[in-house]
Amino acid sequence: MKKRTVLLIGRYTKEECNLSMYKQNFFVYKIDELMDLKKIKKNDLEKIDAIAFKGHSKIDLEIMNKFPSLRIISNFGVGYDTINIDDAKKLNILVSFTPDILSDDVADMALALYLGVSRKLNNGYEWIKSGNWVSQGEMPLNKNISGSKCGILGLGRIGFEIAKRLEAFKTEIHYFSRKPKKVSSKWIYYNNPLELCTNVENLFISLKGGDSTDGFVSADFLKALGKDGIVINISRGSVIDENSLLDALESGKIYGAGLDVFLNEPRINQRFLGLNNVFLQPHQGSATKKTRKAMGELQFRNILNYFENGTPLTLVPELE
Ligand code: 8YV
Repeated sequence: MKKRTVLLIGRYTKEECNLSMYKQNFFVYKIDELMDLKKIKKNDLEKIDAIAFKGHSKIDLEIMNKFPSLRIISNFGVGYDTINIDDAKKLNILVSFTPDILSDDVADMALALYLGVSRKLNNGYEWIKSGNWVSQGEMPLNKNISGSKCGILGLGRIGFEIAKRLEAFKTEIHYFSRKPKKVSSKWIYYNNPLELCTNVENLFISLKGGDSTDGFVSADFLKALGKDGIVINISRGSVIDENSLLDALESGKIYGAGLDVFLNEPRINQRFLGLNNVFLQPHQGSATKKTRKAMGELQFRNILNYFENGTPLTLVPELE
């Protein structure tokens, strides 16, 4: 096999990227973020056959055109909403991703957020630290979750894992997806997401990001959940109309939100910081050593397999 050239883009931990493995197989360039592309000379950019990408900045025709030899973009993550697949198609560039191996961790995070926001776990810690427990006694009561009705918006790999975990909390499962899925007959299907929100108290968002879901969860959905409603989002910040969510949280129109994802990460809307009915995480869904190592290995094997056998192991579905 001719030795190919790979550009690694992103801030990888040592678990996520085995640089010596890359170097054994490829000529390697490495930059921390897409903005640093300007540090690479034009004739070096022209040598790049593959990109291993970790990040959430936009890769569109303008960027892809800088790489005349580029054949594959191997994404580190299941979400590839910032990579323009139509543009990749136009230039015959393949795009791969890292599905399945992170579903358990992301679903675990969804449940952690759910418990965190309903039982106000961070407020509890503050209650102890501030001395309120001693000076004021018990903290205000909070909301139970066992036995409630939950809606899953998007029953893909991660949504399914969330639903399975929720069953252990004696939860009635309701879900929206484009088509009914072959799942437990006890799970209730909706083809209308607003109707789903009208029939449940708590909403888990596991939709894919991108233009088709931009602002999907609107003020009407939040209103339909009502004042005891909880919103959990582990997918992308863009799927919620974030200003409407902030309005609903500030005015108590819903009980709270557990969020791992936001618009404009990591510089999130400062209004979130004034709330005490949220449980927030800095996009940590897949961020365990074991899972990130597996994601890095699959990202690498996708590139290797493409050059050895003509196809990556996990191509994005639009290109299958
Ligand atoms: C990212 C994610 O991989 O898989 C996804 O879609 O959002 C994460 O697991 C992580 O943020 C690194 O970019």
